Amino acid sequence: MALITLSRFLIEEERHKQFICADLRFLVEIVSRACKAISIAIGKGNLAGVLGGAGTDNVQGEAQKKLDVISNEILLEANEWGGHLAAMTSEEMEDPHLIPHRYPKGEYLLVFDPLDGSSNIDVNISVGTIFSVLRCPEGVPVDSDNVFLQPGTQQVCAGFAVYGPTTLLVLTFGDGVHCFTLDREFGHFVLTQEHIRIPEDTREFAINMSNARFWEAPVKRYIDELLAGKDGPRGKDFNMRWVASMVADVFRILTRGGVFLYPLDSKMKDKGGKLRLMYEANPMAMIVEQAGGVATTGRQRILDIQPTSLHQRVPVILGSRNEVERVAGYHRD
Ligand code: P6P
Repeated sequence: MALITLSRFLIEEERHKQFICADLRFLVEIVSRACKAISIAIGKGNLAGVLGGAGTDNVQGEAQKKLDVISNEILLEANEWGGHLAAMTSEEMEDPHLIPHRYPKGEYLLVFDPLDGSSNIDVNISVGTIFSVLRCPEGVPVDSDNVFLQPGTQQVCAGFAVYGPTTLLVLTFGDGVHCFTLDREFGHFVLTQEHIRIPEDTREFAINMSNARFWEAPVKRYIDELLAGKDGPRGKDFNMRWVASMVADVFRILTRGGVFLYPLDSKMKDKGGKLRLMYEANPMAMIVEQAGGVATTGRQRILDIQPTSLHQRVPVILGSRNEVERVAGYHRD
């Protein structure tokens, strides 16, 4: 594969396809540079005193890590001057961040989880950044949450970075899923996988088993059958992986298949689930569907959900088509 940098890929996509325009290309370039800066900050760890708690809680009531706050600031500062955004919102902020009056506004909305899986930061396990791009609807005041409350089918771009042994950037504009690897010597992302496809079948599942006693019957049935292995109704053995960083679990599924489940359980039922719709479930659902997989709550397609609040939580079951459809079938039963 000839060396195609992210910049060249975006320019050629803009030239040949209707999926991307100059402002959206610029937005993705800016976000990719912010991800590089986050990758560098994370890579310093204890050497730069960026590990550990920030001493504050986020809107979810979760203790923030220093790197949660640092990553959020990096993305806000990188994106507010460019003139491509009308507003942005993040897991780490209760309300949207409006573009300061001194800067021009653009037509896009950026929604992100600046550092997903940050509970893994202090134990040196892969974490990431997840982002979603929407168009700002005409006639809706930008300073209201409502401007963001669009179903996932409205996303014009979705992506995530994985800060692991390599720093990766996974992107879709609705025309397939592509992966770029950060070349740390040159400082640019290089195209390393194009039109990624998730295998329709798998023998690998990802779920937090410690929640088993809280699961609903369809999920309990599904997982019990996997655990029964070749002597059980599935007639084959399965393996389990749970990183507790969605970006790492989803990238593994993009690479070799699998099914990821954070289902509705009685522990989180009153909150609607564990994962957040706008900046975790929706971008990952667009990416998984674009790679030939399926993403559902168990009862409905994630991308069809009409959001009712910015930090809304939903159940998430996504990955290899035939497995996810089986789980959804059990919910129908
Ligand atoms: P648990 C990380 O906090 C996250 O939002 C996802 O990245 C991850 O899949 C999940 O929560 C992990 O949840 O309950 O296993 O800690």
